[in-house]
Amino acid sequence: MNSRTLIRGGTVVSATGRSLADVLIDGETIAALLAPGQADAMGISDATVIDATDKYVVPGGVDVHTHMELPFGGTFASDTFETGTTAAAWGGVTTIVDFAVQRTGENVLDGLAEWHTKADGNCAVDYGFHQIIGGVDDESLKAMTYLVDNEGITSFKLFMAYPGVFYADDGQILRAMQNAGESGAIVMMHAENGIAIDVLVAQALARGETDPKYHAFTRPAEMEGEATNRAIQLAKVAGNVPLYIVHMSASEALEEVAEARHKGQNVFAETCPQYLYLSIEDQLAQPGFEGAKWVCSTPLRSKHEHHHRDLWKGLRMNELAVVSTDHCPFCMKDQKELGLGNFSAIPNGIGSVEHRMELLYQGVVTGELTLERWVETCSTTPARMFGLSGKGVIAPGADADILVWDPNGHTSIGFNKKHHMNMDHSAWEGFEVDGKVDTVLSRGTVVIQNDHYVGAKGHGKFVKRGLSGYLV
Ligand code: DUC
Ligand code: ZN
Ligand code: ZN
Repeated sequence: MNSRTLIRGGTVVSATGRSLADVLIDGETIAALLAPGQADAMGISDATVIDATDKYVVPGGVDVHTHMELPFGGTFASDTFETGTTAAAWGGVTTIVDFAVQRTGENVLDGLAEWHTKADGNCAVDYGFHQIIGGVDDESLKAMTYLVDNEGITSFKLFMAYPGVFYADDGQILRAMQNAGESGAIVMMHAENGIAIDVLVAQALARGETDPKYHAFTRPAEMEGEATNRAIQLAKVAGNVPLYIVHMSASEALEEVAEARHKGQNVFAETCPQYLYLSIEDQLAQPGFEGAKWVCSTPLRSKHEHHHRDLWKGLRMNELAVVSTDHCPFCMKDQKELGLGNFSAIPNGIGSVEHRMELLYQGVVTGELTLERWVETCSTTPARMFGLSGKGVIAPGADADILVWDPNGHTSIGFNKKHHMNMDHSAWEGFEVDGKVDTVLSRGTVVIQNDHYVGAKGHGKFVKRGLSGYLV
């Protein structure tokens, strides 16, 4: 069977530039980048041709923050690995890194085994795992080392929020960081002061403030900035251990990261589309219970406080290295509704895995980012940050994970428009963006073409990750 594919006539965009080139794929990997006309001169006639004239050819998206089937607030995130990775493919994403879960009191290796069972044989695109450490003790510290050395899991998420579920205190965080430092792993931090937040939540509920918008008012930006600073100091004391702040939403937190980076500390951060586009005023504070659709943590911020502006600037200046989604979908019916009359019982999360490439490309259109920076923050850097060698680049020998993007197309996002996530609503309803996913290849196999999903469950494979490519 012929296994060569030639993506012809497009503009190949990398993190560092763009050029007219054809991409020759042999089997699962990229064989060569060819100058226009070179394929004919070489007599390559046996390849299946994908016409990319007037289109961009970019590395498939890498979303390093998803939660398929996450148990949360008495329910489970509504995308399975099958539905969530299929939606990812629809959005030009060819690799996700999801979070295996150890909750307080559970065993780390059991949590990882459970995640393998959920994902194995079900994924449309490739996937890896980070490990949530929800209970730092001697056993879980030992497990962390084991996972790095043997299981291709080289990053660990800790929580300064959610006491009793995932929360780690400062002493536990320090111990986990010291451990990560010894094995070369990265610590990912949910940086919010959960103890103080729980006091504010109880006080709000006692005052009868139960609507979804109080979710944001009880998780002030200062509590994100403070926790970010504390995490940075702990990482420094642990020996300049690499620290990656997840789902950053607040200018206060960005300032802390920028300062630490300027002082030479190994601190990195990501933000998510919701923190670049959505706000308390326009979404979370919608009348009635509607705002529940946008309850996520960290929360949406006020559009009057410059967070959006600062985060876009942070992305340009590399103070924010990565855009992920924190994809954590819940339906309104039976799930978000658990918090009717009590915002603190609304499961936290927004579904976006399908739309990150589209939404961030809109930042290119509006002049917030260059095309190259779009590729860098959504694909190349997340792959490099989390040791996904062979992903995030279009180069000979790399996996043929490729998105052909049509800049002249248009995407209408919404529940009855473009929407393939397993949710009964879209948090992005009504978003109209320029550009369109044209064709998606996962390791050389076409998975999206002509507005159809042509992939297969089980095509996606678990990827054992190496240590971060940012650190020596
Ligand atoms: N934030 C969310 O919004 N959902 C899941 C976990 C998290 O940290
Ligand atoms: Zn988190
Ligand atoms: Zn998350």
